[in-house]
Amino acid sequence: MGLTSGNANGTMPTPSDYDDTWALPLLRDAPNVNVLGIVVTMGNGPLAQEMVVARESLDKLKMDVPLFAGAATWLPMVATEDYAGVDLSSSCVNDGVRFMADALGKNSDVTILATGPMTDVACLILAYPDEASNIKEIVALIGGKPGPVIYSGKPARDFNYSLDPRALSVILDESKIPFTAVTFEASSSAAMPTDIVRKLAASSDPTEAYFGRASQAYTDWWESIFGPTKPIWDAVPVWKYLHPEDFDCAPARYELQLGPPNLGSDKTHDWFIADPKADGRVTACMSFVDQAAIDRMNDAVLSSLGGD
Ligand SMILES: [Ca+2]
Repeated sequence: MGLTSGNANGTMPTPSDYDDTWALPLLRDAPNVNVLGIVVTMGNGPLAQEMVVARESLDKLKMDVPLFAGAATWLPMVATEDYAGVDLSSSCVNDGVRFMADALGKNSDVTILATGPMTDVACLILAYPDEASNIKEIVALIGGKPGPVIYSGKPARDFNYSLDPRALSVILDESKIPFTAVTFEASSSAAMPTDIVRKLAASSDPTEAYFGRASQAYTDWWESIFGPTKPIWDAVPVWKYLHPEDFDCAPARYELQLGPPNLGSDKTHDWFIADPKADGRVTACMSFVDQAAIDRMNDAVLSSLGGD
């Protein structure tokens, strides 16, 4: 958040979305939640710059949570080997993946809230399969119903999938970890008016003013493409974790169209289809139960941004 350029891991000149950081104080304010750590993955921006703004945001929120650098780039499209045929998959490991493996070795009942590209979660599975098998559940912002990804009548994309398609395949096809997809349909239904950002920027509360100012560049870009409403996408899987009763979820099957990272949604896709015959290991949450549930979440996001 707060990056005025460098979207899509630095491959676009446009600003970076701020939704990850707006979701953080929901966790800070939730009772009975112990945040073991935060791993930053490339995506909204390049990793090094994302780390700077993640540190700033945690300080503004007075969140004393361990912060780790995760993946600086996506996984290769296929597993890579050296000249002798030795599998180099585990060379994806970084500080964030080591932290997750260590935490899973010391704790049970660990849920991973995956609100970016799935790169580091996939790397954990590739490099530390025993520790990864200890994950209670992965709750991810990813996937959608079959068909094109559209927001406000304009083509959009499943950002978290498109930035690393193979990573989701590793999680779904190469592990048995319980997986919940909070889909585009659910997350895009929870839009807020974009003028809230200007109101926050003008607030006398310094924390609100920080979040408003830091979110303005992306808001201006978003409004020019999609108009005057925008979802705080990453708050939705966090809210699903905190308030499962607010969502309609069902056992699902999935269909992945793999391909190179960072293509439009007409080239790769990750579809989730509710299926009563599915074994229940994969769940899709494709809507909130009602508008009141959406309002509760958005109200909680805004009140959690208030500081002093
Ligand atoms: Ca995100």
